[in-house]
Amino acid sequence: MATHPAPLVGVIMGSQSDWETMRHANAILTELDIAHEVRIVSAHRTPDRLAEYARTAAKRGLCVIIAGAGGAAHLPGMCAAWTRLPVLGVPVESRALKGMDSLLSIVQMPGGVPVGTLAIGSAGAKNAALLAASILSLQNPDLANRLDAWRALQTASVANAPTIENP
Ligand code: RP5
Repeated sequence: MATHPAPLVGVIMGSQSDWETMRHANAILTELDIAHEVRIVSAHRTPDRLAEYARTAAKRGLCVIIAGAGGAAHLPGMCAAWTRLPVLGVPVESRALKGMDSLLSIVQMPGGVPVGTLAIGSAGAKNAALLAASILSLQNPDLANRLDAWRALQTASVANAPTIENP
């Protein structure tokens, strides 16, 4: 039976509805072959699950937590309150306020409890995974090479001039 490596990155989100955004973090972590786990953990609906998850994360071998939430997005901040691991917060675009509520909830942490806040939506989720890869690369030369290759491919994929359909 194949054994899975212990996860280094935990991707958590407040609701199933956040998956549409957070799947972009999952995709990058998979592409870079970074062992990770994905869980629904809500600061409001499952507060005990959050406390348990964050308090045991470092002991379980996680190195970085990516936390996505929308609206009154307390998940990344409360997670950071329970763990010394770096927590990267992804503001999910909310229906009512387009994610400005999520962004401000996540970014405005009090001094002493940091959350690294990314952009609203899928770009933020993608960049959270790339930032997690950068952090892990400091101690992992193989991953550093994979990340360099990923970045080189991205650079090579950018055209010199735009395609113009109706010149
Ligand atoms: C937050 O409330 C979640 O992170 C989600 O973005 C938002 C809405 O959740 P649902 O009502 O769609 O479950 O806790």
